[in-house]
Amino acid sequence: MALVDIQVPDIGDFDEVAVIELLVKPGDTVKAEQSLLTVESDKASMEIPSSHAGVVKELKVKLGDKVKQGSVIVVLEVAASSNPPPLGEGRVGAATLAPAPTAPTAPPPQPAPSGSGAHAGSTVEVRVPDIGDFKDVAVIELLVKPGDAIKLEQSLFTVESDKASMEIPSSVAGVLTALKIKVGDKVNIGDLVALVEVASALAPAPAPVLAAVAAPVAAASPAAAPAPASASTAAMPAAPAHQPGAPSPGLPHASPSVRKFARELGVPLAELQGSGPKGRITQDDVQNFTRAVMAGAVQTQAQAVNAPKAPAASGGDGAGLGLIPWPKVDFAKFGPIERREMSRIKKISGANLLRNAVLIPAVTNHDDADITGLEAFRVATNHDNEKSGVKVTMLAFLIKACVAALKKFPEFNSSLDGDALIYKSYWHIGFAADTPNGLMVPVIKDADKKGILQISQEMGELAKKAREGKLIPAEMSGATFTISSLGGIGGRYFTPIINAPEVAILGVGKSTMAPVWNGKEFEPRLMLPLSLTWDHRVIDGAAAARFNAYLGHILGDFRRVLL
Ligand code: CAO
Repeated sequence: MALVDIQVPDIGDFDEVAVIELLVKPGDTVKAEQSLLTVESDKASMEIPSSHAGVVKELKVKLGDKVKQGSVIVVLEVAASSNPPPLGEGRVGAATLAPAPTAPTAPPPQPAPSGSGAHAGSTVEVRVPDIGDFKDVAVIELLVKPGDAIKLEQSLFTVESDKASMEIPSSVAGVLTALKIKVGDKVNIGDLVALVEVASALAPAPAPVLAAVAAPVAAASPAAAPAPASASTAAMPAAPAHQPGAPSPGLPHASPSVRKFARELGVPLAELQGSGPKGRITQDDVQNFTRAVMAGAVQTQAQAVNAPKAPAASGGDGAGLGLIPWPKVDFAKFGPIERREMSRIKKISGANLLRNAVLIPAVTNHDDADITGLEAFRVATNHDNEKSGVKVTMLAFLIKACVAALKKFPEFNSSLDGDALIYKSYWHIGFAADTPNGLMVPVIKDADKKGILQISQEMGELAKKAREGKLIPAEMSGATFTISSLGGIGGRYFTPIINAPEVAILGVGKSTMAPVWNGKEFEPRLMLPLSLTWDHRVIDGAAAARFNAYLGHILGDFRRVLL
């Protein structure tokens, strides 16, 4: 047995970095290359691996300490046979004994991108810079979209390996004209990722910044790291808007290994409140969340992590679900089978739908709205607007009608926060879109300020992006109420699941002609089936019935929206 000082290896261009997470404790047995702690600079976080296998005898650092290359972080007791022999004494420095697996030397300065030095107005190709030893790293989040004005060094997208994540910055300033990657793509050094129309006469080479940001061990700014629930591929959950380059308190802050752990458990990181420094989400937080969900004790992560035992309107410490295990069946015994992995979106939305279905005491009210007049108006509007290329569907009218109803019944536009309600003075309406990869919920922002034609146009654009997998988090975030319309497909009533933290959702079926009694006789009227699901902790049955009746009233004569 020998004692080995494990030191911080070469971590590229970083000088002093803060220890933000300890991943081992004295007495732990660690494998060579196992991560010991996480350090963080303002742009990146990275896990520092052990160069030896052994048992942790002593931790030489604590949270908040600053370390740099050569700092001793852990004293490890190693078996002499399984590790390189000690140099002289029984205790050696280990920084150079084995290269840290995730820490190759800092990359050379990034070569100027093709076209850097181009004149204003010309298009420059932005490529993946030297990202060290990483190969085939997955794109997990797009941070910009075509049309965006990009600053030099602004983060364009996030990539992630199993040990680290990093934001890839733009090597030029200008306007992004095309993104050549999508979430889920695997990229390597030199791959074309974007086209940027340069803004300045000469686009400077970004070498120093790239060296720092793309230091091979570095993870992206954790504040920008997406959570399963809020990544650009997230479905039902609303993702917080991303401010590239600027840490935002609203975004999940976690190391790559914690994010991986959360992904494996299907935990939506965006809903956790980290207990670590600067709100960083730790492995314990993820475990606590899972336990709280299993016990039926959470509605929001804040309650699960910080006060899991304090009953609140939005949570309460349930007695546990006490469910029997999921049936395990060897289907092959009964006939031929094929196993196919579910899409990432399905996995993410599944976890969120399950939570929302289990934790929200939801009730659905079914109703019909007479849209005979409105449908005639819609058809006439489309006829008048034939040349504009914008098609108006019933959904656009429903969005506008719902805004009017939400204004009249503000608790439908609220969210639970512990024992309080947050009333929002903005009306952002999400709409469920069916895509080849699964359900997505783009959001029409400020629907109260937009007309039917503008809403129709935006809906068309967002639905197209959803189907092409091009939605960015900001386009799926911030909804205050959601509409799920199956009217274009068929069927009448259903029970949509509330998209937490919203408190209600409207399901819309296919309209049909039906005989309606007008007091004297049956009249053929076009009736639209509505299914309103609401959270009974926030909304009472009478309010829900009034909401539906008011909605029907408006759809019956849309001029009432103006009143
Ligand atoms: N009743 C009768 N017809 C309707 C209707 C309704 N309620 N709603 C739409 N239609 C008609 C439209 O007028 C259109 O008719 P034409 O082709 O003759 O013009 C046709 O159905 C198709 O409409 P659409 O689906 O293209 O447009 P939309 O605005 O109604 O919906 C979108 C857009 C993106 C919401 C839709 O395409 C979609 O993805 N729907 C599925 C949503 C979903 O999966 N919900 C379930 C979530 S829970 O798993």
